[in-house]
Formats: sequence, C-alpha cells, structure tokens
Amino acid sequence: MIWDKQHECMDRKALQELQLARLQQTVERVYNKVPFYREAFDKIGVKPQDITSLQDVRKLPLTTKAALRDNYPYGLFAASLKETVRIHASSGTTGKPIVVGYTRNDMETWTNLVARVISMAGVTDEDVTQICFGYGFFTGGFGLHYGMERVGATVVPASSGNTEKQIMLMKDFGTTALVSTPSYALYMAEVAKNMGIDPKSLPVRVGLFGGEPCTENMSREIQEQWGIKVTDNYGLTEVMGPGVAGECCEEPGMHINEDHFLVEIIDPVTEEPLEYGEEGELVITPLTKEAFPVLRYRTRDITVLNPEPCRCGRTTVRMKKIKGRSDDMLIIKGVNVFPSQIEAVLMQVQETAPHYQIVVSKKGFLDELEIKVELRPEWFTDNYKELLAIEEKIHRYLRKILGIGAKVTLVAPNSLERTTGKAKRVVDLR
Ligand code: DLL
Repeated sequence: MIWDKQHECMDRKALQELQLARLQQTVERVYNKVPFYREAFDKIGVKPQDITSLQDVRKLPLTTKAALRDNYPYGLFAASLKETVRIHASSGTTGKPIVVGYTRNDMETWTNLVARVISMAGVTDEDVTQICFGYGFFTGGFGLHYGMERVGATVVPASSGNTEKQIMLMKDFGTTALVSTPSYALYMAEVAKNMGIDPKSLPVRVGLFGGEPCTENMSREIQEQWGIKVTDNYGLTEVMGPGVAGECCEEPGMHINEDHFLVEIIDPVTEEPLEYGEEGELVITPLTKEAFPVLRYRTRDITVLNPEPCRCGRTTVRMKKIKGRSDDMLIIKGVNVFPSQIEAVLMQVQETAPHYQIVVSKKGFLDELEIKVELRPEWFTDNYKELLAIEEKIHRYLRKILGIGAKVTLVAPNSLERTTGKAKRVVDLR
C-alpha cells in the first residue's frame, strides 16, 4: 500500500509552506524555460520574485487549452527531448492533439500519485487488477498500470474492447480490482449477462472508475450490477493524467494530491476566485512537474472543494464529483442544463436502463431537447399506453428538476451505441 502519511496527512500550515516553495520553483522554471510564459509574464509585468504567498498565484496568467494547441507539439515543454522519457496526448475531437511530456522524475511522481489513489480505494498487493483503459496516448492505461505495479497488485493489461474476452479473463484470472470508465463498466456488466454470467458471481470486489463524469446514482447502479465497491478518481492529461485525486473508503469526495497540485475554484465567466464550498471551475497548477508544467490550467470541470478533514485521516482538500464541463453545459431556452442533471433524473426511473442520449436541435429559433433512453429488458412492452405513461413520468421529473420541458423517447433495450471508453452522451445538432 502506498500511503504517504507525511504528505497526505500533513498539517495544513506545513502543507501550504511546501506548496509555496514548490510554486516558486515551478514559476522560476517556467519563466526561464518556456518563452510563451516569459512573454505572458512580461506583458502583465510579473516576475517570478513577485510570488511570495500562495494567494499570489492569482497574479499569474491562466492557461487554456487553446494555448496548448497553439504551441503544438513541444512549445510549452520546459525540458529538452533528451530529458523527456515519455509523451502522451489528448485526442480532442478536431485538429491537432495536445501533447504533453514527462521526464524520468515526472514518471516517478506520476507513478507514486496514481499508487496513492489506488491505495485510497483499498487496493493492495493481494489484488489482481484488470486494466480496461486504452493503452496508448490516453493517460488512463499506462497511468493506472504503473501505479498498480507500484502498489504490487498483479496487473492484467487487458486494455479496452473485446468485451466477452474481458469477462472470460476476469473469471479465469480471478480479477478482484476492475479499472475502466464508468460507462464501460456498465457495458461489461451487460455483456456478462448476455453470456449467462451474473457479474456479481465474478471475483471482482472493487472498481476504480474515472476518465468521465459519473453521477452518484450512476455509481450506485454500477455497484448494484457488479456487487462491488465503487470508487471514483480524477485527472487530466494536461496536468498529468490520472493521479490528481481519488476517493478513499471513508467519506465521499476525491482527495486531491495537494502537495503536487495547487487548486483554485473560479467563476468560469468572470474568472474571479470562489471560496471553498462554492461551485465553479477547477483550476490546477502542478507544483512538481519538470517537462510540462502548465500554470493555472483551466480544466473546464465544474466542482466544489471541501476542506473538512476526513475520517480516513487525510487532511487534503476533497473535490466533489464533477458536475460536468463548463463547455458541455447546454443552454436550452435560456436555461443552463448539465448532462449530469439529466442523468441524475433518469437514474431514478426504475423502468429505464442507464443508457441514454441527449439530442439538442433547433426548431425555427427555439432550442429543442430530446432525451432518448432505453427501457430495461424486464419492462420492455409494446403496450402503447404503458410506454406513454413512462415517458410522461420522465417528462414530469425533468421539468421539476430542470425547469424546462424535454421530449422523452423510449427506445428498445440495447439500441443505443455502447462504448469501451468515454461515453458520448450529447448530440448537439444546432
Ligand atoms: O481522462 C485522465 C484519467 C484517466 C483520469 C483515467 C482518471 C482515470 P483526459 O483524457 O485528458 O484525461 O480527460 C480529462 O476527463 O478534464 C474531465 O472532464 C474528465 N474526467 C476525468 N476523470 C473524471 C472523473 C483523463 N473522475 C477530462 N469524473 C477531465 C468526471 C472526469 N470527469
């Protein structure tokens, strides 16, 4: 087990001193090695020496995804390629990917931080872990792989896809810890059932899920289908990959590895700082990165920070489950709607399965929201009246929670596309 008590249970004041020293080092490094940042500093008249307290982080420029894209591929690297031992990239939907690098020290830090997250979830060297994340440019596969090896678990590097084989391997190899996206976990449960295998009869006891949002209700669904302990973990390529934050076994919320990441919450529109407990966009400054140290990276992820000490003994701030991305927020008839709010409603309806799609279109000048959701096989019927009653019930729930009307379309079990990676829930036709 990797539990770095010295850092994970640190006195807050000592932690802040460590954070400041590391922030100063990072700022110095970035200023000296990355022309993009030096120019940005000079433009606003800030020098590395101006950072004398943690609050001074606000003097630094925010970094957006656009800056990473504009400096493709190596423009923001603060280490030479000779010092860089690994490249990862985030695919993005259009154009060039975002490229990040790791020195040998970065790899060591990354491995340790993922190992912490794995240990928080209760995985040990007694576990056999099946890693069903894609291996390759995606940080999920390799990130969890190295972390699991550090913990001493037996790694089955299954990667994603070939789902029937995944189930066979779980059974034959005695997999106890499952690693995947939440949506792939649900898909795997479905495939197991189609093979005549109850997922609960498999040896899996704990799941580490991440890479995409997952509401509480969705977690509960996974837990019920698999009969396992479900944990969430968070990260992003731009600041490292997985290993930024993870859930412990005591209280809700994901512990942020704050000795390596300085976090802020800002108002996504005004960019003004928000307090603990207030909902806003997470901004992250990695404090120990060598090859790719971005400053104040705007994650676009919406969450709330909770500084309350946790029963587990860790003193690090916890982040709530991600509500969604500010760029995924739909504005429908002037109302802000996050896909996660729709998911939360759908997951309360017993007749529907956790497979849905949100379609937004325009009819004339008006936005139209349609929710396609699968019926559970046991509720499947061709009785029109019954179907209509279910649709109306969902329509009513949605109006109550979201304050707007949506067209609800029930579709047959297994008719929506399944994913072995991150689910694409929203189709915006506007
Ligand atoms: O998804 C890193 C990762 C891999 C984390 C495996 C955990 C496990 P990217 O592909 O760069 O990196 O995508 C990062 O995915 O900004 C969030 O919007 C979303 N995301 C990641 N983890 C979670 C989570 C990896 N636990 C983007 N809950 C982030 C909600 C998540 N959203």
